[in-house]
Amino acid sequence: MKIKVINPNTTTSMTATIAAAARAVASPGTEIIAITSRSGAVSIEGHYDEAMSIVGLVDAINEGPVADAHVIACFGDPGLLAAREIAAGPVLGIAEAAMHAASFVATGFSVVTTLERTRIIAEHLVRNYGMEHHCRRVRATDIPVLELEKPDSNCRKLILEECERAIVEDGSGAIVLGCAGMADLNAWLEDKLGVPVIDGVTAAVKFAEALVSLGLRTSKRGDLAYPLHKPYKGALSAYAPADRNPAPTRKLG
Ligand code: 2AL
Repeated sequence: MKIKVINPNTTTSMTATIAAAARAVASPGTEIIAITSRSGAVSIEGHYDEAMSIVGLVDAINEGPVADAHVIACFGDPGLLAAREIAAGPVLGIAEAAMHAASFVATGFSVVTTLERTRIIAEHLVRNYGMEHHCRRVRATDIPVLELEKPDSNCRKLILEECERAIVEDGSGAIVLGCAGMADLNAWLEDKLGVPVIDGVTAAVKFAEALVSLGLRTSKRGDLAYPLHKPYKGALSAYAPADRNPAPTRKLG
């Protein structure tokens, strides 16, 4: 099967980290197609960056080889439901995937993310995903996303210390890494901490494989049906949805 793993920020070195993590866990029959968004912010660290990333995400889904499933490799899961509307197969966000994985292996987890403002966004996600019973706390490290790309930064130390505080102070049994740029850290952290450390890129790839193997596709009934056909104006006129929804063949109920 083919899984497109899309980095919705425009930093290719981060895509390389994400692709390596994805390929390390992919099954032998799985091809990982790693894509860097061609428009938008170099790092996604707020609501505006997220909103602006969605056009590049849509391009990455629509262009190039058709994939059986898509992974949105940014912890804010930007454009997740819009992506589910336009894709036929499953679409997984790394935050949603990581939180679900953590809930399977611990009764409580903490998220360790980058900036304070993205900590607040991750708290919104916890509530949106109904994870309040599982997530004990979301913690920021005050690391800007692109610092994670610098080999000589002290990011590893800061993240390790925050994870240690999460285990001791929150009583958490697992850690969720709150940025795709941390996809190369989970094995190292797990070794130091002795608890499960979940990177959403790898969790999402394995969930995507499982869903495709089960023959599950995104429901096209209700709000995840293909977008309604209508004109779009201005700079987004090329994004006007085509007429893709089949006419109903049988009325239910
Ligand atoms: C992210 C991420 O995963 N990639 C990015 O550019 N921003 N999210 C985050 N919470 O830092």
